[in-house]
Parts: sequence; structure tokens; C-alpha cells
Amino acid sequence: MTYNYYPGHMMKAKRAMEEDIRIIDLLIELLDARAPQSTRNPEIDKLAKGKGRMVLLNKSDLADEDETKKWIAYFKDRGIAAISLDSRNRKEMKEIDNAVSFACREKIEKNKKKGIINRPMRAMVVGIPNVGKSTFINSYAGRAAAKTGNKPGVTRGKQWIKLGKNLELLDTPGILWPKIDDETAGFHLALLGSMNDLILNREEMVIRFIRELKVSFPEILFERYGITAETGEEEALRTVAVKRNAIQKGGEPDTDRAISFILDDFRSGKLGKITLDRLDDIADEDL
Ligand SMILES: Nc1nc2c(ncn2[C@@H]2O[C@H](COP(=O)(O)OP(=O)(O)O)[C@@H](O)[C@H]2O)c(=O)[nH]1
Ligand SMILES: [Mg+2]
Repeated sequence: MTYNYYPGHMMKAKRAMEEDIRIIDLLIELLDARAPQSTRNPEIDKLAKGKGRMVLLNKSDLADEDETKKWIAYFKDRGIAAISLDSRNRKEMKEIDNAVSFACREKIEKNKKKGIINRPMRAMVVGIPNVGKSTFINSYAGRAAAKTGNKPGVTRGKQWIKLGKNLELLDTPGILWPKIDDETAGFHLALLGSMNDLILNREEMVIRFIRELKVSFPEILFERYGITAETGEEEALRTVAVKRNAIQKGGEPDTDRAISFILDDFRSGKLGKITLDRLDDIADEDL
């Protein structure tokens, strides 16, 4: 399976983000909790040198809770505060504030030494398309949302959202491009439906998905579709089609529609809480 992803249109976004990063103190990086490895861009580590860091494992309502816990521990080990989140739920935003102070502690300390006290920290949200950046900004800022408007000279025309006394959030998120250097990452990104630009064969993709589920989430396959480890992949597609009454004119199961059902079920969470990037499956040198 090959993935063709053309980052051409992202070059502009990249340049704009590199500019913005210079003037911020804290980088809030959104990842998809179902695939924290595949939705990450390792280049951010270079770009974010010297900045406060925070990772939000978003869409955690769709991910396996145990796997999410492992990812949180993984980031913690690397000195990065990570929080699992459903960005659509405003109640979950309270937890962010504490993590913000923690992530900015070095900068606050530095400022103090220079005699700068109470200067608000400036934060920026980054992440690949569709990971939930806008949803997060709306939920997090929604409580306070007083847009500060343009402050020429100081902010170079940027819109900031003032959050309490201590934090200003850049109104526009930074769009990252995924780094698809391994084909599992490409496969997982395509499954998430997060990259429209990924050219892929849906049937191959779903068959491979079924194979992965047989290994990592067999109970989900069985409960939802009655598919077991013994069911062949082609047969599995026919089973799903029959179960959903997707029958062609001649009486044959419509496996094309079965493919759509499976993708929709996964993406909408109807299939259950599934994590694609499982830490135990990823080789150390790839982390
Ligand atoms: N289930 C779930 N869906 C979410 C969450 N956050 C965002 N979404 C959905 O994901 C889609 C993309 O979100 P959006 O904020 O536009 O992503 P952006 O491209 O990064 O700005 C939208 O349909 C959101 O409703 C979340 O935490 N859980
Ligand atoms: Mg957006």
C-alpha cells in the first residue's frame, strides 16, 4: 500500500507557524488519542526548543482508556505534561489550567529573575488537520472568550484570546503536516480519515484494519459484527454486508457498502474505543 501525500499547500502554513512560534511561551500540541504516534510531527521538537510544552490527547472519548494511560505516562517520562481530553466537553477544560502553569514554570521563573512579574504566558495550539484544534480553542477559550483584538506592533496583527490574568492564546492554530515516514502511520492516518489528501485503497485499508482488530480488539469485532479470528477478511466483509442488509440486485452481499459501514463505525466511535497506535507494538527506535 502506498500513500501519496503532497505537503505543497502546507509550506505556507509551515512558514506562518514558524513565525508564530518565535513569539510564544507555550506550545499546546494536539494529538489524536487513537493514534498519538501517527498524528505527531517529530519536527515540532526542533521548532519548540526552549518553549513550554503540553500534549493533549484529544478525542480520548474514542480511544482505549488503558492505551491512553500508557501514552500519558510515555510523555510524562519525557518531561511533557499530557492530558487526555474530549474537546467538545467544556467541563474537561478545568484540568488544562494546572497543566499550563506546570508547563510554563521555567519561563515564569526566568521572568521572575529578570524582575518581570505577572506577564501573561502566550500559548499556541498546533496539530495536524482535523485533530480538533478549533474545537479545543472554542471550548477552552469559550468560557472567557474576550478577544483582545489587534495590538499593532506588539502582536503584529495577531488575534489573541485573553484567558484570565495569566494566559493569552493565539486565536489561530498552527497547522502541522504529518510525517508519514512509515507506512503504518500512513495507514492509521487514512483510517482516522484525518488526511483528505491521502490517496488510498479503501478495501485494502479496511481488510488490514480487520486484521489488526483480530489481534488487538477481537471482542469488538465479534460483538459488533460476529467476526471471529477464523473469519477470512473477504468473508468478514460479506458478513457485515448481510448483517446490515446491504444486498446487491443479484442477491450478492454489497461489500463496498460494508467497507463504508466499517469505516463509519470506527470513525464515529460506534465500533467502540479503539487505539490504533499501541505503545507496546511500536519499536523503541521509532519512538
Ligand atoms: N469525538 C470527538 N470528536 C472531536 C473531538 N474534538 C474534535 N472533534 C471533532 O473532530 C472534527 C474536527 O475538529 P476541528 O476542531 O475542526 O479540527 P481542526 O482541523 O484541528 O481544527 C469535528 O467534527 C469535531 O467535532 C473530541 O475530543 N472527541
Ligand atoms: Mg480548525
